[in-house]
Amino acid sequence: MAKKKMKKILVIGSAGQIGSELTMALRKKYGNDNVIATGRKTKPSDEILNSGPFEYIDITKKETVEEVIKKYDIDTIYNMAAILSAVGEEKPDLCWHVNINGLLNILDLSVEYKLTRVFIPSSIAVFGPETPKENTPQDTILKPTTMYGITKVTGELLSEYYVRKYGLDVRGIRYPGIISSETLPGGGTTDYAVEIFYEAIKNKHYTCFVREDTVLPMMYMPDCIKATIDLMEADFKKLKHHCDFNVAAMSFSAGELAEEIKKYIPDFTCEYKPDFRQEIADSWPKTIDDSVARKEWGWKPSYDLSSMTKEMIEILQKRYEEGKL
Ligand code: AKB
Repeated sequence: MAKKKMKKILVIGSAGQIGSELTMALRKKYGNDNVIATGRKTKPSDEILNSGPFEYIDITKKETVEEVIKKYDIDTIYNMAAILSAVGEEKPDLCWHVNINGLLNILDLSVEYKLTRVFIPSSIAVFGPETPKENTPQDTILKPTTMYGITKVTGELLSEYYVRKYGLDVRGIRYPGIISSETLPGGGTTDYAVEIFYEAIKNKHYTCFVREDTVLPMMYMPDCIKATIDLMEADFKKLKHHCDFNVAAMSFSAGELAEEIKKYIPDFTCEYKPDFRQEIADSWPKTIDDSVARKEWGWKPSYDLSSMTKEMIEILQKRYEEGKL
């Protein structure tokens, strides 16, 4: 009997906040040699380098991606490379180039090499000031005011076009702010919700760049990884949506997060000095309706504000005591 061919997975952006943990989760699930990690410039963690294949690629240079697809006979891509919202406002051209021209390269190569499945990351940044802020529906007004948001709406529409026109199986999630203890996020508006933990443990003080009453949707990394892999494993026939799923886990204000951290570090203090990222945060929803994701592929989060905070503090405190933070 012919041996079943193993899935070969390409993770683009393995040095990034989500990509680093996603690479390791996929290696655990599908085998180290079947998950090819990639980065553009930044070297990924030793854990990634030592546990399986790694290649340097740049999604804006199509030939660098094509080479790796051919070399490893790739059949699935997780494209986690992106310029996030805050950097996107400082460098709008770069944001469009990476998030859209890069994405087009991935979609075109996926059609050309007949890949079986592609994951694209979208974001709550697809919403804008005119979108309902509470319990934001799946299908609603998409008129973002940031370049990042504009690239995310365009990316959703482009990917959906490839599903319809070429029969390519593309799937994607509108990520909220992601909180994690392994790799720091870079260049996003929700970064304060991660930085606050590191500063609370190291310095017992944090200067937050959004107002105390700023409420945004957030998710802890284990739920983010679960959502990503669960969506990619869902039965395509059951999906009415493909590239734009709302997913929710928790929503809290910056002040509520600081209060939760104080339960573990009583002398922690937080001050608030809003900068240009406040306007971005104010244009995004406060809470998300994810009933479509729950219905179409069984999404259900495990962590809330209190269980996430407890685990973040435990992990980072231990690392601090070992002199590794
Ligand atoms: C950002 O803040 O830009 C990202 C996002 C919500 O997509 N974390």
